[in-house]
Amino acid sequence: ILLNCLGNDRKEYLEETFHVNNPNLDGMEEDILYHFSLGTKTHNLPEMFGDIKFVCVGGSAKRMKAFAQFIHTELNLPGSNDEPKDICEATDRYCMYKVGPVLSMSHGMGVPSISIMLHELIKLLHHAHCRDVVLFRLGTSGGVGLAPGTVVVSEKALDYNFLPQFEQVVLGKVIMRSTELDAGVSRELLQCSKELPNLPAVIGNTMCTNDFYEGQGRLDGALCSFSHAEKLEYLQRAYEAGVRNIEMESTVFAAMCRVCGLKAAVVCVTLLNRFDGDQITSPEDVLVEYQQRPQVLVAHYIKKRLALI
Ligand code: R2B
Ligand code: URA
Repeated sequence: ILLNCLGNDRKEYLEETFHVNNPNLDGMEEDILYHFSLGTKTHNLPEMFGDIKFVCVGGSAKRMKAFAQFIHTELNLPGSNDEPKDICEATDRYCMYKVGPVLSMSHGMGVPSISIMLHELIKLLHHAHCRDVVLFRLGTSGGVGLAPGTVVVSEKALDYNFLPQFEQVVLGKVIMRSTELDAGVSRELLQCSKELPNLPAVIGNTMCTNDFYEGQGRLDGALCSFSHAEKLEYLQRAYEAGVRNIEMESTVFAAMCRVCGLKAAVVCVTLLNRFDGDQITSPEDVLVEYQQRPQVLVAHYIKKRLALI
């Protein structure tokens, strides 16, 4: 399949197999993954990471450590999961835990943060000669017309105009990349949700923004340049475009995985219904349980794929 790069005369090709999309990498004697504190000369990446099949990423370092501990128990792996080792402990930009065939990593908040992390993660998978890897973003989001606590498995990641594209500025020009996600993985995840108690889930579009406040139509930021009625009108248009939740990383995640031929899914729980308000008012214990839902769902998927259930 040919993916058109608007505004750029180079073309990117999607193939079935995973590949980095940069011929310059072949000519490099060493590749330093600066934000991970890893490198091709200092670390044996194939030995450290060659068996990875599932990569789970999420914004918060604490949550991705908890996921590493959870998946260790779920996969019945030997050894203790009390203090998993942070492979990126030499830097505090991101955290990284490896649990059998699963990599659990944090990506911080917003497109620039996850984008840096994805460049280095995809190169890591390439240098480690990984094959048949599926990536998941496990996140939080604001719901659009859904009860809080609903998990949204993204069909497409949409931009602020409800279009399935990611704009990247390269050498001063805008390049558009498609943000479609793997339909097969999404369908399987929805099926998994039906096999689990207390896991309300839907497939819907996810809108990605560059800001939590004005960028998501919130009235409660330090700045607000629109009325309550204008906010509701925007959310209504989003709903009509199939948007069921709003977060801040899905478009670049979908686009970069797609260009590199990596299967990817976005699984985010909604913390509130944005038609009802802007502030996140649920008690801490409720929010913690909500945030476990994407983890429980993806762990179930991984166990099924590994034929453990
Ligand atoms: C969801 O939650 C964060 C903002 O609170 C952001 O990283 C996102 O996508
Ligand atoms: N994360 C977001 O980006 N928006 C929300 O409303 C909640 C979590």
